[in-house]
Amino acid sequence: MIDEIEISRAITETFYKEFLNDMESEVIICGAGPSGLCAAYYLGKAGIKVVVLERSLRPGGGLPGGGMMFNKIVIQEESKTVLDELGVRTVHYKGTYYTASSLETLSMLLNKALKQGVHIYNCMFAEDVMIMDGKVNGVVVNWTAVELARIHVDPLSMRSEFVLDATGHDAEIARVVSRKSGAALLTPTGDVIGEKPMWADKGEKVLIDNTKEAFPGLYVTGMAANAVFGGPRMGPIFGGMLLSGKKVSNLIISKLKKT
Ligand code: 48H
Repeated sequence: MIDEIEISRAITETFYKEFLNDMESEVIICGAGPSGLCAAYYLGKAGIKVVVLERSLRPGGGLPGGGMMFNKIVIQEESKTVLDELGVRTVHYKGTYYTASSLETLSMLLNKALKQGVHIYNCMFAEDVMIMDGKVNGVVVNWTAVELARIHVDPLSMRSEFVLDATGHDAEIARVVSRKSGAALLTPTGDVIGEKPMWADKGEKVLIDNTKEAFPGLYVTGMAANAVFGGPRMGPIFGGMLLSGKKVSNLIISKLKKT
């Protein structure tokens, strides 16, 4: 016989066991768009304890929408290796351009990250950070439903060695650090410089360089990296997002090995 209360207990107990254990991790990734999920996959593959917070009900950020809701993405030769590793089918278009299904890319990113042991909390967002002795060492979290309802509910906190801002164009985590830390970001101006207008070639190139530590304990990836360090947007070419996620995972892995 199926018992409603057993079902409710199973969900509650399983969720809270995991959540309690995830209150402390090595890396918290804010945002489950392509760059955040790609970083999560590579960090998980390296055996690192990773928690992903995603404000939306469904992970993926701008990925499933492709370009203007045409659900295809374009990637370049260099980033095809990431899709090959994930098992995403690509179709050669012309020259160095390949296309892929944005939905297949999302489903494989999610599948591979989860299978590496990454825990993703959807409907939960980082509203603030914890900074101690000049270093970001965690985030302050709340339910998206609380934000949507505009009700006053105090948040909880989650600690980690490193926080990764993968929140896309808004670079929410870096902005909150800049606003509240009283210290300068590791950018030329000391502040969030802001995203520049569309220039796909330059945007993709500078993104890799912009993928780095933006404040002690805080790394940036994807569109957040170009927003923080002042790179152009690049439209629906997603190769840079994947390479940025891969690069930041390597930076964090080598930093964790040193600590
Ligand atoms: C938890 C949060 C919070 C928060 C936001 O926008 P994304 O897809 O980010 P990227 O950088 O991985 O990919 C960018 C790409 O999708 C894109 O927009 C491109 C290439 N644009 C180019 C152009 O020219 O327009 O995903 C960010 C995710 C979203 O799912 C948000 O819901 C989530 O982060 N998020 N999650 N806590 N505070 N803020």
